[in-house]
Amino acid sequence: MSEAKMRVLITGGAGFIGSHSAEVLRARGIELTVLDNLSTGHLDNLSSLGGRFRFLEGDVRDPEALNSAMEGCQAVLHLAALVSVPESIRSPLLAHAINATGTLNVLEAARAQGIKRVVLASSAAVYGENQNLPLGEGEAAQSLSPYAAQKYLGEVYASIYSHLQGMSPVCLRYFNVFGPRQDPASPYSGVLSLFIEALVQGKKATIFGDGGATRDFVYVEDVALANLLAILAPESSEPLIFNVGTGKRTSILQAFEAVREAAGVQATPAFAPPREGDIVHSCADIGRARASLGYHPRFSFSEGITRTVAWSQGGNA
Ligand code: UD2
Repeated sequence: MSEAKMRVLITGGAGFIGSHSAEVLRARGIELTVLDNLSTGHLDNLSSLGGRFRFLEGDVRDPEALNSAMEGCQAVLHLAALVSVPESIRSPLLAHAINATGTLNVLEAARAQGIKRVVLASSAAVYGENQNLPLGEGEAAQSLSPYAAQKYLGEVYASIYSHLQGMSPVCLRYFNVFGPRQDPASPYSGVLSLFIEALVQGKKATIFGDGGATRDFVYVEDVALANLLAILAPESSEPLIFNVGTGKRTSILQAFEAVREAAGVQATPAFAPPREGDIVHSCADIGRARASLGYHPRFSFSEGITRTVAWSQGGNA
């Protein structure tokens, strides 16, 4: 699909990944419509766009809001979600309404408007405890939480809309995304935003377990780039599923050291027992995204950390 004169709807566009994606798309001359209920997103996150987008305050549980938001759009980037695993366990029906029914609402509104390309935010959570690393997209899904089940269901619906409705959805399985604007306020925030917040404020960061667990941390601007590539990818009769990570593993202890160094502080972590339900290792095989989308992560882990710490210390995002 050509980006010239293109308009894309970003659901959740005022959030962490959404606002970075909006910047990347806008820089390519793509017109934007943002639908966000501002429950966790903030319009401030979009301040660098200087108002050059259409904004609708609304919710993916509301089909009418989706219909009007999609007017004039040729593609949808669907990021709006209730992203917390623990919250999905506490409130499975609410999480289902937002994550599963909300995604079905998006696909249905796109079908009604003749929009073929819908990019869905999925998650590495769909792999559950599968430890066949690096994880390829063909690996078995293993949903261990309502959140994972809802993200997986979104992929299943994408496949159904591809086969029955001739749509061309793309599902992106994000690994551990980090970067500026990730909100450290919740105790369930990503480990890097918690470490950065703690060290920048002179507080103690806690490592659960011995710090040997590893994750595939991917910088948010690389995720935004993957979103752009997925929007522009040629139509396919098969639903497309791609991992979005880096293919590299970083231990939690290494992550702590990197944050400590970037923040320029002397600090030691506190250690606490491993968190119940945590997987030990996670890492993406990004070969398929490289080959089919031309996705090549541009930011090393340490570069991403430097930028995120600078933002947390009051710099620009
Ligand atoms: C991420 C997602 C989760 C789900 C899962 C799928 C986040 C916040 N969570 O969980 O929603 O998609 O991936 O696999 O993106 N840790 C510490 N100290 C802290 C916080 C965490 O040591 O203060 C450890 C934690 O025990 C784990 C690692 O850091 O070993 C990563 O934790 P996380 O919550 O950032 O992410 P993860 O991969 O467990």
